[in-house]
Amino acid sequence: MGVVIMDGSTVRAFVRDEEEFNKSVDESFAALDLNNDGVLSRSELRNALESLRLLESHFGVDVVTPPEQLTQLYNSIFERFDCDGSGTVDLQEFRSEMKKILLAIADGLGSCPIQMVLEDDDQSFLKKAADLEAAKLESNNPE
Ligand SMILES: [Ca+2]
Repeated sequence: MGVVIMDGSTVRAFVRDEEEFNKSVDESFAALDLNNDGVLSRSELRNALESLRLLESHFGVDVVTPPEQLTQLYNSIFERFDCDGSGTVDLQEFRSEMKKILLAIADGLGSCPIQMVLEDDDQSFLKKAADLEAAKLESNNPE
């Protein structure tokens, strides 16, 4: 477990690093595509959102959302991802939506750094953004 400090620029740098970003997004897409058919179904995306706990907690504070409201929320998120209305989310749709979400988080953070406590095995995008920044700082100051 470690504490990282990040602000909007940490997240933006991660999104701009296309190679690193696509690699991370592709990895999560593959992990979410439970039946390996190359697209995410409504329930696969819902599993993903539930595992991210984005909706159930705000900055570590648990909030209780009524189930019917959650379903509505998950449906509207699915429809945002599914740009062409095909009923499934493909890799391109997933990449472009994750990019928008992370940039929105970056805007939300702005230049006001927050402290985040991350588990070592945390595979979240924010953890990857922090790791990437740390790796770059290290290669700039090699000691
Ligand atoms: Ca699938």
